[in-house]
Amino acid sequence: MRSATPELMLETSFRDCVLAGLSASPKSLPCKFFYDAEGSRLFDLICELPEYYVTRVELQILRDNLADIVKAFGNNALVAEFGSGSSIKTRLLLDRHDSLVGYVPIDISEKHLLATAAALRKRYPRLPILPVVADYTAEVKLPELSREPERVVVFFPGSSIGNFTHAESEAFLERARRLAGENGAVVVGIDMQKDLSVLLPAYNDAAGVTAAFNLNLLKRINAELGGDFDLTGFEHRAVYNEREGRIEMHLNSRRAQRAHVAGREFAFAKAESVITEYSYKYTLEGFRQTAARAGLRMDRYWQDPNKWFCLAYLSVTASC
Ligand code: AVI
Repeated sequence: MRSATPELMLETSFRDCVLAGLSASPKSLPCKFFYDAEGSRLFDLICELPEYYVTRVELQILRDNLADIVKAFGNNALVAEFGSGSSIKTRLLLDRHDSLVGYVPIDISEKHLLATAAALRKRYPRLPILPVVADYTAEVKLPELSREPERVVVFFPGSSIGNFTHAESEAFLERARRLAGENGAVVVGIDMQKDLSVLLPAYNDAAGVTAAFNLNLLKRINAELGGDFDLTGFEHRAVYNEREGRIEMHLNSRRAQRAHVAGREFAFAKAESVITEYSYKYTLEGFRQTAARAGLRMDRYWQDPNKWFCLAYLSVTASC
């Protein structure tokens, strides 16, 4: 029962979101739909690309500061991870943390989540692993535990918060704060503003994996919503919007053309762009302010020597 609901909702909203996005001006498609099986496979490849520093640098920050980070999580904590995927980063923490009351991986993809939970149970037989299938862009409830935690730490690595607009990030952090509750904390990975010589290649890799990842969204629409997009008619484009402090991914129409989705027709002018993703890059001060508006105080943070990425530790300040 629990599993059917979010996936069903996702299906309904995929169609609705695509139709709404293609009807808007400028046209857009929501990036949360990148991650079907092929999209997830391509994203895993992106994380291995030499140009895509994000995953590598965050892992390095975790490795270099593990003892300190584990200490900051505190004793008898429950760790809830949003968008847990295969929980690779969390394994580093779980390997070192011996007083956790439980680990709650939260993910929309039930199949992936349950497989990960089974693998984690084998690796940590004494730690309660309590997976929750949920869309973390909505309110999430924690499962009951046999041992009461002293605190809840919400963990959101990977800088996926960058894929939200500032208003969405604030709303997300508020929900995370409510989940963490009094005395709790939110630990979040954020990607920092940096030189364009580093930023642009990360989203325009030489092997064209990011382009394939972007175009896969049209492939998914064709497969799941009866679309007839000609994939050769669109090209991947990633640019940095200096004023907004974000990478923008677009699919640009190579020519004037029409496409059909779920029985509706959409016209694309030559060079017209469909926005598929924002990836916000923060300054420490900018993120501190976003967190503060959500009732969270940035008590500390860990960074790599280049200051390309940041793992921020946010304490709950506002009452829940
Ligand atoms: C998931 N997210 C943090 C990635 C990012 O960097 O914004 C998604 C991505 N898009 C293109 N490459 C990676």
